[in-house]
Amino acid sequence: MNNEISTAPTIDGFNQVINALKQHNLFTIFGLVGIPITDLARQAQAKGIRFIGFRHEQHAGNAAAIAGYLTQKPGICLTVSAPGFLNGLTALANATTNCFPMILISGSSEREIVDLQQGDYEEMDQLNAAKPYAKASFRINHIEDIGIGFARAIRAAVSGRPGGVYLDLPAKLLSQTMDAQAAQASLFHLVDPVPRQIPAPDAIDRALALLQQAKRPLIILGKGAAYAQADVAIRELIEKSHIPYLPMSMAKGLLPDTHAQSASAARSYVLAEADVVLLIGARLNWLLSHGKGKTWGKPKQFIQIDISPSEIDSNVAIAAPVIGDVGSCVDALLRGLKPQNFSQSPEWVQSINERKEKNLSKMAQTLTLNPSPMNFHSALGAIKNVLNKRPDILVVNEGANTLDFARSIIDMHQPRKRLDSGTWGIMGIGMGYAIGAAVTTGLPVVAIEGDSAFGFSGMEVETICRYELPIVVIIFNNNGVYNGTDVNPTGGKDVAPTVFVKGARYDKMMEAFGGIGCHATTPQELTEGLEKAIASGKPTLINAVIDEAAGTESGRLTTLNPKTAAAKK
Ligand code: ADP
Ligand code: TPW
Repeated sequence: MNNEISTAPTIDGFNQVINALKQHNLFTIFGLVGIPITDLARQAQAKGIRFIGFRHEQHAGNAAAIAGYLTQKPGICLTVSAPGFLNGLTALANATTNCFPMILISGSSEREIVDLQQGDYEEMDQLNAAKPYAKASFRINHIEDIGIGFARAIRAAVSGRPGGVYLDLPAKLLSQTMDAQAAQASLFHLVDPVPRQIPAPDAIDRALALLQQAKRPLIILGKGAAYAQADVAIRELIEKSHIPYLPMSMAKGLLPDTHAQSASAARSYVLAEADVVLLIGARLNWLLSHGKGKTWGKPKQFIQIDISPSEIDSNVAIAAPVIGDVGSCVDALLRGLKPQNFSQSPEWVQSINERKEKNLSKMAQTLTLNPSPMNFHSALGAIKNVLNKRPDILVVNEGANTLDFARSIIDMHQPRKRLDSGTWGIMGIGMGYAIGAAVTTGLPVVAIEGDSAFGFSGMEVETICRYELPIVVIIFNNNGVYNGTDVNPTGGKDVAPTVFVKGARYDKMMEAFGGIGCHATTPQELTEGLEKAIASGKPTLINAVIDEAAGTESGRLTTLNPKTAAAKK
C-alpha cells in the first residue's frame, strides 16, 4: 500500500471545468443557476469567464446557439438538472435542427439514485433524454476525464454538419479533486477541430459540366453558406458566373440584397423556370417546397453543395452532389469555372430583371402609403429606411406576418446580420438570439417581433436591461396571434383563441426594468423612436401599434395550414 500523501495542490471539478472552457477559448456562458451548478457559474465569473444569467433556460440556450452560428465556436449554455435541462433542451434541439454548434452543459443528480429511480432532487436520466435531439451526448463521470469530455463535445459540435451537443456533469464530478498538475496535463489543445472537407475532383467536374450547359441557371444560398464564412469566394462565384441567385432568409446579406444579380424580387418566377439549380448550404426542406410541386414548375436538375453526404437526395434526386465544406467546394468550382463556356440565355436574365423591376416598384409604392393605424408595410418601410443607414446592425425577426413581411421588405447588406425563426419556424428565439448576438458581437441589435412571438421570451427584457445591451425590441402589436379580430362564436366571455388584451403597452415592460419605452402609432414616431434608440445604445422597446385587422392567418404559410389549404382547393 502506498501511504504517501501528495503535497501537490489539488483542483476540484468546478475549476477543472472552468479551465477546460478557458483552454478552448470559451469565455462566455449563457445560463441559469441552481443546484448543482451555482458555484460553477460563480467561480467561472471569478476566473474571468463572462456569465450571462437568464430568466429561463430556453433563452440562454438560444443565445448560445446563435453565438455558435456567428462565431463557428460552440456557444455554451449551462443549466440545472431535470427541469432546467429540459427547458434548455428545446434550444439544443433547435440548434441541431438549424445546424448551429452549441453545447448544453447541465448539472445532474446522483446516478445511483437516478438509475434506481429512487426519487432524487430533480431526478432525470438526462443523457438519454437528450440523445434524440442532440448531434451527440456525453457524460463525464471522473475529473480526470474532463479534458477528454470537452474535447469530444467541442469536436462533435463544430466538425462536419454543426449541431447541438449535450454534456452531462453529475454533481459528484464537480466536487471530485485531483492533483492540479495532472489536471492541467489532462487538458490539451485541439488540433484542427473543424477540418476542411475537400470535394472530390470528379464531383466538381460533374457540377461544372451541368452548370455550363444550363440555359436558365439559378444559385440558392442557404444559412449553411452564411455559416461557412466563405463570403468572398461565394461573391466571386456569383459575379464571375453571372448566374442569378436567391438567398434563403438567413443568407440574406451574404451579398447585399441590392445586388444586381439578386433574384429575390422574382422568386416565384426563378424557382418555377430555372433548369439547373445550384444549392449552396441550403436543404430542400419545406422552406423550399421540398424541391418539387407547383413552386418548382418546369423540370430541373440540382447541384448540391453540402457537408453532410446524407442530405443528398433527401427530397428529390440530386444530379450533381458536391460533398465538402462550402469554402473548399466554392474554391474548387471557381478554379474550374470557364464563364466563356456557359450557355446561360440572355433572355433569362432579361425576363428576371423585368419582373424584378415591376415587383420592386410595386413594393416601393406600397411602402409609401401611410394608412392609419399603421399596417405591416408602413411600419416596416419606416424601419427599412433607418436600417439602410446602419448595415452593421443585426436584425432578429420572428412572428408570422411580421416575419414574412420583414424578410422581404428589410434589405440586408452584410453577411450573418439576419437571425430568425429558421428551419422550424419556431417562435421564442427573439430575446435569446438578440442577447446572444449583442453579447457576441458588441454591435446593436434590432429585434422585429410579432406581439405573440415576443411573448415567448418577453421576460428577458430584464436580462437586456441588467447587462445594458444595445438592443431595440420593436413589437408589431396587432392585439393577437396573426391578428386581433377573431371573435368567440359562442358570444361567451372568453376571447377567441388568437386574441390578446387589446391595446397592451409592451413598452411599459422595458420601463419596469430601467430601459426606455416608446409608443409609436405612426411611421414617423417609429422612425424617431428607432433612431433615438440606436443613437443612445440603451435597451429600448418600441410598441408599434398595427391595425389589428392587418395580419393573415399563418402569414404566408397558407398551404401548410389545414384550414386555409382546404379553402384554397
Ligand atoms: P436554409 O434554411 O437557409 O435553406 P438549411 O439550414 O436548410 O439552410 O441548410 C443548411 C445546410 O448547410 C445543411 O444541410 C448543412 O449540412 C449545411 N452546412 C452547414 N455548414 C456547412 C459548411 N461549412 N459547409 C457545407 N455545408 C454546410
Ligand atoms: C414554439 C405557432 C406560428 S406564428 C405564431 C405562432 C404562435 C405567432 C404569430 O403571431 P405574432 O405575429 O407573433 O403576433 P403576426 O405578425 O402574425 O401578428 N409555438 C412555437 N412555435 C410556433 N411556430 C407556434 C407556436 C405560431
